Order: sequence, then C-alpha cells, then structure tokens
Amino acid sequence: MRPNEKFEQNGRNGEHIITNGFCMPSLIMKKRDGGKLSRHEIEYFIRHVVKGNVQDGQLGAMLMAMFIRGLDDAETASLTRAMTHSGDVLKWPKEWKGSIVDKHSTGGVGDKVSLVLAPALAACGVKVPMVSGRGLGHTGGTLDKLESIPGFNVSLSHDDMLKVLEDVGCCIVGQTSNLVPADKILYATRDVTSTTECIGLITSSIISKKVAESLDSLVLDVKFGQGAFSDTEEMARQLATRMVKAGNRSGVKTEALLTDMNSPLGYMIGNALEVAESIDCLHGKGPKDLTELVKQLGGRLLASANKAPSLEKAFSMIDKTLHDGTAIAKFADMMKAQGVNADVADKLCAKDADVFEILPKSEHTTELKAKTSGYVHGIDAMKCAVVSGKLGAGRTKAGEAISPDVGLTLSVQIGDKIEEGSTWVTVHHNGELPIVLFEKISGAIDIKPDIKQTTGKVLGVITENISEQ
Ligand code: IUR
Repeated sequence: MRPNEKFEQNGRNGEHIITNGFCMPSLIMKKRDGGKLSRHEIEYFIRHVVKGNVQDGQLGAMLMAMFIRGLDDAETASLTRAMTHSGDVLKWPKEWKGSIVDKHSTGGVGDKVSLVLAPALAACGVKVPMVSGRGLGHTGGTLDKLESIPGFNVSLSHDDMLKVLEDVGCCIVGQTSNLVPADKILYATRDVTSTTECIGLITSSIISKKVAESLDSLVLDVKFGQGAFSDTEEMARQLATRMVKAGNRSGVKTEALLTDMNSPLGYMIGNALEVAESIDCLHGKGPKDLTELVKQLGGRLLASANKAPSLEKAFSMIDKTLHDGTAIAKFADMMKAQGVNADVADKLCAKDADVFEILPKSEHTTELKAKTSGYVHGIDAMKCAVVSGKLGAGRTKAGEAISPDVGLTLSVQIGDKIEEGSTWVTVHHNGELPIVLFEKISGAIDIKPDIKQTTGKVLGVITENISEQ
C-alpha cells in the first residue's frame, strides 16, 4: 500500500474504495457535473479499473460522463499517461535512442501503407517496432493482410521483437496481452455503452498504445471521408490535433497527416490482394497515391528522427528505397524473421514474380464494365468496403475467420478517362457472386462527361503548433 492510501477493498462487493481520499462515486459525480479530473484522480480511476475493482455500472457511468462532458487536453494527457503505464512498456537498447519510429492510421479502405512503410523506413536505418491491429470491420487489418502470406507469424514476444529489430530493423506484430490492459477493458465497455466516438477517449486509446511502444517519433494518418471513421475533414482535424498534443505531451514527437478516404487507396482491396499491391510498391511500381502517402508519412518520420537534413530530402530517401531494391529486400528479411520460409519470401519478392503462385487466389473473378464513357468522378470507398466485407475479407466479431483471397481490383482511379464497356473493377470471390453485391458494387462508380480535376490524398498536416492546409 502507498503511504497515503487509506484502504482498498474489492468494490465489486459493493464497498466504496477510498484511496488518496478519492472514491469512485464522487469521481463519477465530479465528471458528471462538468468538473475536470486531476491527474491523480485519473490515475486512481485507471489503476482500479485494471485491478478489477470498478463495478461495470461505475465504469459505464464514468465513460458516459466523459463522453457527455468531454475531456480537455490536460485530462486527455493524464488518461493517456495512466493507460500507458497500466501494463508493460516496451524497452529498447539505449543505442537506438532517437531512432525508434512508428505510424498509426485511423483506418481506411485499401490502406496497405504499413506493409510498405515499415520496410522502407528500416532501409533508411531507423527502427520500426510496429504493433498493429487486426481490425474489426469490412476489410481486414494489417495483421490479417500479412497472415495471407504462408507462414507469417505476427505473435512475437518482446525478446523476439528485439532480435528482429536488431537484425532487420522492422517488424509488424500483434499486441501482447499486457500492453495497455486498461485499453482492452475501456474499449470493450465503450463498445457496449455507446461511448466510442469521444475524441478524448479515442485519443488516449490510440496514443497510449503507441507511447507504450517507447517510440521517439510517431506519425498519424488521420483519414476522413466515406470510407473513414471521421466523415468530415473538420472531425479528422479535431481528432488529429488532440492526438498530436497527447503524443507530444507523452514525450513522443508526433505529427499527423489528414488524408482523403472518399475513394480507396491504390487499386486493390482485400488481404492477399493488398499484399500483392504492397509488393509492387516496394518494387517501385506501386500506385501513385499509395507511393505518395508512404513517402509523406515516412519522410516526416525520418525528418523527425533527424535522419535527413530537410523534409524534401527525407521524402526522396524513402522514394529511393522503393526504387533501389533496399525496401523490398527488407520486406523479404522481415518475412523470413517472422516465420516465412526463405524460398517463399525470396520468390514473393523476386522481380516480376507471379505472387499469386504463393498468395491465395479466389475461385472466381467477375469483371464489371462501365455503362458509359467519361471521367471517373468518384469510387465510393464505403461501398467497396461493404462488398469486400460481405465477400469475406473482413470480420464483424473479434476472432471470426476471414477469407484471405477475396476482394476487389479496380482498373481506374478518380480522374481517369474510361470507355463504355471497359472493365472498371474485378471482383474476386468464392462461390457465386450474389446479385445484391453485384448491384452494390455497380453503384460505387460515378462517371461523368466532364474532366475531373484531382488533388492528392494528403490534404493537411498537423504539427504541435502549426496546422498547414
Ligand atoms: N482504435 C483504437 O485503438 N482506439 C479507439 O478508440 C478507436 C480505434 I475508435
């Protein structure tokens, strides 16, 4: 017991726990009535959540009070800190200080950036201990995509991670059970109490997991649009600003990009399909939007870690790794270090390899044709995601199996000219393609006669004090 703790009892039996003079009902009341919780009060709350002392009703009530009243920057920083220290915090050799970097994306359709970014950064000499998610939703998460590679192991211990980082420079792994245990408890309760969409709670959930990786620099890809968590650029900007502040306050140099997710990233959506497109990108033959995003995110990390004299130079360093074979070589090394047979890894990464000799391929493909000629004004990311999900590329419940081989391959992107009767998307499916899905995907493309001007996907940068358009 700490010196000034009065007593602690098991609150699940109904007693009020009083520690440091706090008790849970009075903290809930304070937040309910619009008060600001102090750092000590938030630490008290999280400590007892993790100990299992907080009753379900109390936890739900506190989360609802936080949701309704909001959390200010100071409360968000305190919550982030308390959550970070609720479990293990990864430790790295001191020689790596300054060079440990990672990225977080709020998730999007066709978002395979991590698969390209981690090896490209490792090829530039930084360390990337990427702890990633499986993702609940229409399309699989980064781990699901990687698991479509035969043998790829995402369950590494901390010692395994250390070895892979020492030898290769990057790894992409799942969260170990004791990394930010408070988040698991809070997240599960947020899910069933309609308290998920709270900026302070989202921020502390995301940033605490990144701070627990003991990073020096972090870049966030905050997406907005039809296929994103944030509908509007303004929502994304608010979330990004809060996350950048919380990251910096936690001692991790943090910046964010605001990126458009109205249409899918790249041409391929689906697990094995996205691995294939990532391999193309690592060979310097990736889609322009994906390559640009990798350069922007990676360049910002290199500059933040003082590995480049300027941002421009940092962008070109990342680009170079995609063209000189060093990024794809790191990807092969990472696969081998994470369980993939060396021959398989080398075959997948060979120039002009047919990667679908190794990656799973769906039983059938169906091509959809343009009904009119013109210019592509829109490809609805949400419709693409829903169809991919229904084909089996994603999951709706944790633990559900996914199909690695299904998904969509687009033949066009926004702004492209298209002729009537030409294929605009190929659906990769197992069994018959249900008519409802055929109709849904048919409605995802918007072709108009006039030329469509395009902008890149990166529409803003948020740093601690400056927000650039
Ligand atoms: N991802 C997280 O890690 N935390 C959250 O709260 C959300 C997404 I929403």
